[in-house]
Amino acid sequence: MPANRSLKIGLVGTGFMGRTHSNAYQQVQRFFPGEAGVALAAVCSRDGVKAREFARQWGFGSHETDWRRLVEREDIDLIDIASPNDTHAEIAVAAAKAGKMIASEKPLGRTLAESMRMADAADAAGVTSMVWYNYRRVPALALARQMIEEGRLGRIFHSRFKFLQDWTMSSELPQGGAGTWRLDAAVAGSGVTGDLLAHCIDAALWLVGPVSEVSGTAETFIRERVHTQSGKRQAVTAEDASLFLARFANGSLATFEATRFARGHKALFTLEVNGEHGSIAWDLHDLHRLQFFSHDDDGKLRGWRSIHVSDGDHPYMKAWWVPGLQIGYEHTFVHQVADFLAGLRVGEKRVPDFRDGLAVDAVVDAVLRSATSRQWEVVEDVGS
Ligand code: 4PW
Repeated sequence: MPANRSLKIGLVGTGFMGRTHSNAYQQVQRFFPGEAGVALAAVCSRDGVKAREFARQWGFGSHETDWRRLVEREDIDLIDIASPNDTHAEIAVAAAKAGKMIASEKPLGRTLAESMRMADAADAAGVTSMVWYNYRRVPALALARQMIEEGRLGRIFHSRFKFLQDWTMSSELPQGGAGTWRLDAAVAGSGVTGDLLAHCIDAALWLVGPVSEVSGTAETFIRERVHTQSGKRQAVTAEDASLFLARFANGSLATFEATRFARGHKALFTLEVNGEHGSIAWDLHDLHRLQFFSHDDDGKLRGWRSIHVSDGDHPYMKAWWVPGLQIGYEHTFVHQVADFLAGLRVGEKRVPDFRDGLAVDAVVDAVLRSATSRQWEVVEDVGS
């Protein structure tokens, strides 16, 4: 694609993620004008009324009701998959064959085999891909990564990751259909492991390095729910909670926990990394703060410091307001698009691609295998 023309987007899906992506495409042009532009060519939903209304609300030039039509269209450069997980592989493979760039929500596929098909299809077609691991683009986490790369933590020994929610605790909540497809493993592939732990795993691979083996356990607390379409009670196949221990290739150890049954928590993503010289800690509910402890500080002043990541020197912050003012969740998606466009301009990979998504899914797969086998399981080498 020539560097000076707009990237034409065809978006599949008009739900929560369709909205976050559309907002990012709109905002990136206003706040990161140095990067090539974006043109919202078309949005696709099976429901034509919804598609038309979404196109009007978010500024798409047209709408479709069949994603195949989107893939065939000559005026689209990138197919963005923000529809439920059971659609990802088929759309991605068709988009790759049509020579389109592809962006996909996480996890890539419902199974490791589906994720491999997606990554292989993108490689075989030589098309650029991206997976939406947006939390890497929280300025405080981007700073954490810089600090680790600069060696400020030294050798890493421990890390711990949690993603806690409570939205599925009512036994009255149905499964299947809009909003609750995440409870149906036939659609989602897995429960919290692919949905929430995937974010923790991506952060771990990015901050600490490759995971070699895992020991996990999972639980489904409410075993039957009414299915939205059939109206009948059916077994719940997706896990409500998933925990695991990990050993990393660099010799460090970690704990991971994700659940939708932590009463009082809506989206509490937290992480901590402990190294030889220092530690960092971060919390999504206070996302602009990075806690940092440096053992190199003068002994009498040594202690945890709370860095307010809102200065012009901090990643991404120059593009926004004046130092001290905060940004939030939606900006992480804007940053991901800005980085993607910057990468396209200079011909470099700047965002997680399908190979990175596949590496996360290989850990997800090992965790689910371990939860069943009750044994330590080796993470498959997927060549990422
Ligand atoms: O991807 C995740 C979602 O499925 C998100 O980051 C948070 O948890 C918000 O919704 C769910």
